[in-house]
Amino acid sequence: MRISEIHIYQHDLPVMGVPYRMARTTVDKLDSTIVEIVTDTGLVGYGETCPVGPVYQPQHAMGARAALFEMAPNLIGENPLLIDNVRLAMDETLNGHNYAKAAIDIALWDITGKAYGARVCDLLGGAQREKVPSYYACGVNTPEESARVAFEKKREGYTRLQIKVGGRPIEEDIAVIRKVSEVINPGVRLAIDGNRGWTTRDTLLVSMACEDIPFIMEQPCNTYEEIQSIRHQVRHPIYLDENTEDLNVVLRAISDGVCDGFGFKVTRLGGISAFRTIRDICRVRSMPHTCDDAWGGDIIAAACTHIGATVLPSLCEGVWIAAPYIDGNYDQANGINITDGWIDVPKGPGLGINPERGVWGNPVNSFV
Ligand code: 0XW
Ligand code: MG
Repeated sequence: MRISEIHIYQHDLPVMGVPYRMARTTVDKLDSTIVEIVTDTGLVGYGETCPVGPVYQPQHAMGARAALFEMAPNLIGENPLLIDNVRLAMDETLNGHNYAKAAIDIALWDITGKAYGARVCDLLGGAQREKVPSYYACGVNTPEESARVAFEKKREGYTRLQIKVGGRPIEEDIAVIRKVSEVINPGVRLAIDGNRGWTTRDTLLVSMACEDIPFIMEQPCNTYEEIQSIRHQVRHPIYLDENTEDLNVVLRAISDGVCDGFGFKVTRLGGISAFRTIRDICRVRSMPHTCDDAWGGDIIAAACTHIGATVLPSLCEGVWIAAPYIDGNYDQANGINITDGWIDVPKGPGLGINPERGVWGNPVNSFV
């Protein structure tokens, strides 16, 4: 089997409802890039990468497409089933750019599953369950609105909630944490996500002020070193998210004991292949983690869901997908959606989704 064509699409994903506010950036529309890989046998695989705006991390939509344009010609003729070899071919063409390479990697797993008649989760060793828990992320908001949304999501069936904080006086963050914890406890686990927005001082003050409230602190400060410097003073478990740029940082964080878990993003790590390695390391070291991505439609959602299905339930902190903030699916029949806070693992081979023909318009570039 050989890669015979690679088509790259651009697709806007407007945020439904209010803009999505985090400590350092607010977004109201995301720019997604979809990769369609066609093989000489007629099998087609899909991948996607969709940074949550150009500020959240050192990744942006135009950069993803430029990286893919750079690599694609070198991939024509490769065997898509030899996923590691294709990764080497990408690395020989372009250094770094995990978030773009991830889109190719995801498409290769989709093709491989379709070639062998197996779901991606089964290629990854097998699903631990056929439904995975999602979690809802509330943007930075007032105490009243955050509590209203939190209560609504608890009632819908979510078992975990993430509240975004930062980018304002910490007194407002503390008020939100208190108000939300009043409406969700007991029964819903709480993550407070600073998205790199707090100083070490802020983090310590918030942890002291909320010592009586159980939650995990996700990426409170900007750098690994800042978090490491206060790690043993903070009174709450700490998860790293944005700092986990690659496997090396994850290995360092676990060996340093700098955190108690992670918020992972499949494209930031480089795709399903890289996530599988990190999943296994976290299993060995009993490190809970999420299976997320920055943003994206059904393709990214399916990739996160398949990975999440293979994580031990005791370590799975949920599969975040952008579906609640997006209007519609790429695959109307088998799209990835959240029902009562849970996501059904797709049944079909590969990613298990079949995007509607023409859903993204014409390719912005094609390579044959
Ligand atoms: C909630 N997420 C997984 C989605 C947004 O991209 C931000 C991210 C996070 O946890 O930071
Ligand atoms: Mg996070």
